[in-house]
Amino acid sequence: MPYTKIIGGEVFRHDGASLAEQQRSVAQKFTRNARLLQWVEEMVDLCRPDIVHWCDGSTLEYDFLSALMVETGTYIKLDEVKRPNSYFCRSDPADVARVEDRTFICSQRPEDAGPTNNWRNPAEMRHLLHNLFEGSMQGRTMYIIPYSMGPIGSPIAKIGIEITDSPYVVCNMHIMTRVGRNVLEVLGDDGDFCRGLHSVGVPLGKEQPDSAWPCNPASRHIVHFPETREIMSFGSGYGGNALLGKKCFALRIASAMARDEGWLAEHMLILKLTPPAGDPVRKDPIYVAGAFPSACGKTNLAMMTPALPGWKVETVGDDIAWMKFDPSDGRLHAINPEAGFFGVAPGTSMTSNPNAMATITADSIFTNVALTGDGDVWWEEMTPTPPPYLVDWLRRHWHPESGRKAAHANARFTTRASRCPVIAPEWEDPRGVPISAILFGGRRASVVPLVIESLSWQHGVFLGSIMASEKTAAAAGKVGVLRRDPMAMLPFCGYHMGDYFAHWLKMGQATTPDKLPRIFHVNWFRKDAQGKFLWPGYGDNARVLKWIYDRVQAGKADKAESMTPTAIGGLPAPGALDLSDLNIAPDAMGELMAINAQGWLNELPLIREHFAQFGSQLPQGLRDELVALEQRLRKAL
Ligand code: OXD
Ligand code: MN
Repeated sequence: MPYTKIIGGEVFRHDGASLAEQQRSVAQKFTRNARLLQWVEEMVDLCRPDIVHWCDGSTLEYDFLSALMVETGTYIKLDEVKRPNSYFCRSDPADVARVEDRTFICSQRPEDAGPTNNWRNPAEMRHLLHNLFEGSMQGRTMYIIPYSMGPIGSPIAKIGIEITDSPYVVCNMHIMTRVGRNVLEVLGDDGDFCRGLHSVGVPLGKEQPDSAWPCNPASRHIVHFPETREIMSFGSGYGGNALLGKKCFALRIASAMARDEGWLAEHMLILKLTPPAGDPVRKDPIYVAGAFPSACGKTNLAMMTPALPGWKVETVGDDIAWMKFDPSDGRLHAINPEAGFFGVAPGTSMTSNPNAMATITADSIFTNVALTGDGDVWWEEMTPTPPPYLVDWLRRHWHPESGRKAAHANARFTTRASRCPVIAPEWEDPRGVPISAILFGGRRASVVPLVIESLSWQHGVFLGSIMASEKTAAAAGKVGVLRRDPMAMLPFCGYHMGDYFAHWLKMGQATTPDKLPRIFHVNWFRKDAQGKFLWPGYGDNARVLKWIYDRVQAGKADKAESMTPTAIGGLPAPGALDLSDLNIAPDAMGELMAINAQGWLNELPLIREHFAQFGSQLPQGLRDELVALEQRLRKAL
């Protein structure tokens, strides 16, 4: 397909000496921002692409690049009737997920990255990356993607520029962020932006054919320079390694910006919860933000269909929240900086998440799922019975008897948030939505009850700081292997987590206590002694949300009687949790709500160990909370 015919004049070919000149004249049609123009020129010199393409975010551009990828074998177009305007893509089997051990934070001082990040000396890393990127785009097109994280022009939004040599990245960024010329208009002549440089790391020789998924696993580096707001990613084309707006900018770089500027960049979903029409005491909707470790059903919760009649959940975001105190009302306002969902496909079904299923009926990209014989997609649990024949994500014939998974466990769909049938109408409100409650969700088979209300902001931050997933099912009284993931930010905090906790504590002073969101810890994953889940989860989680609604809506329900204070925090008072028509084992509620004082006491040494790694940067407020918890537990025994 002759490239220059498709896009109206903003694409040009390298023809020897005139490359720099051509690039300059095209670039100036897009922007007069001197910093941006200079950076792009430097990167063209460094990476030496054959073609430079300034992205305008148009449908024409998306369609052109999709068609290009069909031609090169990266994409297969799905059946136009079954899955309109959608594409199927298989990555290299060595490039299927975020690579945390190849992810680096390069602050000047190692103590600013902290013990939970891979720190590297920035000067040494720049030198290494310079060598890797040198000539890395030869034979390829360099795409310049101007994108906004958050509604364009929102006071909470930020601008990034990603330079990449992957058309797959461009198409995914079209869906996951807001790409286009209007971003450059907002950037203006002297606005600043987060620089992101990305290459799959496979330069092409003259006659060398490309592979369907070029990548360079041996040289993978996902590198962040939080002090200069820069990202450099080499060798991987997959997900969070390559779509730099998501984890790299919106969490790792943005968390450092948020610390410096006094706001919060969090790994949180945002949902709108509306009580039934005609409820005599419950009237207004509330907005809830929630942090859960990766693969704990955040997308499902954000799009949930409540099991309680009349209650409604609508989605503002499913993965990331940027939150700022709004001077006009003193409340914490949140935006979803993303424009799409990059959701885990396996497990998504009409039972677990019908709204996600409706979102992906068209206009979507499916990566590393399985392909059906009639040009559609399938993954484990999508339907109760698998199709009789598939091509699996590794391009092999697959039958239900094959005895192996057809889709990769981290297979993904990329789809626009605006396609979601339960997207909240205000999801793009530039002011954001006021948050009434923050959920920290662990994945705990034992000890931790279904829901705990924090005793104060500081106690809530403490509960977030000890969030954990339990790997193995607990036998009676025993705790499985715990992986602490404070605020679900362990892989995503761009600076020292001790300082991050201190920042959270400081944010509690940014407004009056009555304006602060109330913090809760939830745990949908308690198991019984036989290893079976005690709580049904999914739509029944609305029962917990309803209780939270009543707890935060002062005057709307009888607050004092809905909560019982305990050693570990506030629990629903007897009868306060709506269990109407709940199908659950007779003893389950007792277990889900039990205060296991001895179990918590047994865990204190583990919390101390977890806290010890943060050294002197662990804020005193969290030490105080630990001491206070121990005292309350001993008293309770
Ligand atoms: C994600 C993750 O992909 O948290 O959202 O890993
Ligand atoms: Mn996530």
